[in-house]
Amino acid sequence: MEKELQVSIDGVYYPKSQAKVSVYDHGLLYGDGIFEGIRAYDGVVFKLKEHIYRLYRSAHALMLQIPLTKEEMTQAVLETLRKNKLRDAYIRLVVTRGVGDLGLDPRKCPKPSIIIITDAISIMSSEAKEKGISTMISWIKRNSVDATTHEIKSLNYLNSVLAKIEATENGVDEAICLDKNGFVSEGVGENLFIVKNGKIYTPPSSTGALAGITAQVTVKLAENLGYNVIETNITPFQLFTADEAFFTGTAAEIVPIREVNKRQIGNGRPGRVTKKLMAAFQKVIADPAEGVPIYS
Ligand code: PXG
Repeated sequence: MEKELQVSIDGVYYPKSQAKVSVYDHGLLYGDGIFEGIRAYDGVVFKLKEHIYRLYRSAHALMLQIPLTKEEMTQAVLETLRKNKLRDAYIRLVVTRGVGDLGLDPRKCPKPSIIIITDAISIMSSEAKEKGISTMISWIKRNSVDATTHEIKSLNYLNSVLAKIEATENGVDEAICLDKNGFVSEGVGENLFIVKNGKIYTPPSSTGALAGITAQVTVKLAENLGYNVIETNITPFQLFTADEAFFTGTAAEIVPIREVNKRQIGNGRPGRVTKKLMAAFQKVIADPAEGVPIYS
């Protein structure tokens, strides 16, 4: 039998089937915790430093004291990957408030739990990448910046889960969320960009969107290709009438959007700028300098 994947919980390895947390963990009881979704390509963890920094920024916002330094956390991630002899992987790094009592007061949780899952990746279909995906704007508004905003990558993902359910129930590939003012925010786990008259636009984090690391890479690639990326509010109308639209995210990488609420985007096929960025992105992930090596 193949050896089970090992999951690290507070520095101890458990086989996948035995990796469990307490029912008193406030991550479960209240969604009180944070996470990162990270990928390793061919033995290199892509943008690991950026993900670790974002994790600690999320923790700071929650006043959650992670009991490891950033360097120790980095080493813990790399060690888990080595333990599982992985080169291409999906890494789910979770820090919960930890075990407490049934009240929501975080002071009752003396020690955060650190969970590191490294597993095989389920990649987006090549058809999605080649043809683009269908999307719909959901009735679920992105949580606003004065609520449980997705700027914090917290364990509160019901906002995205509800939008995802709606998309699935309606037979489309992915949902898009607006902010409370009606401006386009992001996908359920992806940032959104549009292209219009040779310019690239993306919503600001004031719409409650996460500052995506893939988005950050994409902006840099676009600038290297001579495009201006403008962070500004985008209306549903501007999205419907864009020349091109695409999502960015750790899981999705860059994926073209061919349809929004049955409105065809551009000519309904991945656009020229999108395709250029997708090609450039494939080069970046193959560059060992863009990440941290697992085996060195
Ligand atoms: N917005 C939200 C709300 C996200 O959760 C992104 C944008 C894209 O950010 P990055 O940094 O990945 O470019 C995310 C990312 C998962 C999973 O398993 C979720 C994300 C990433 C990877 C895996 O649900 N969310």
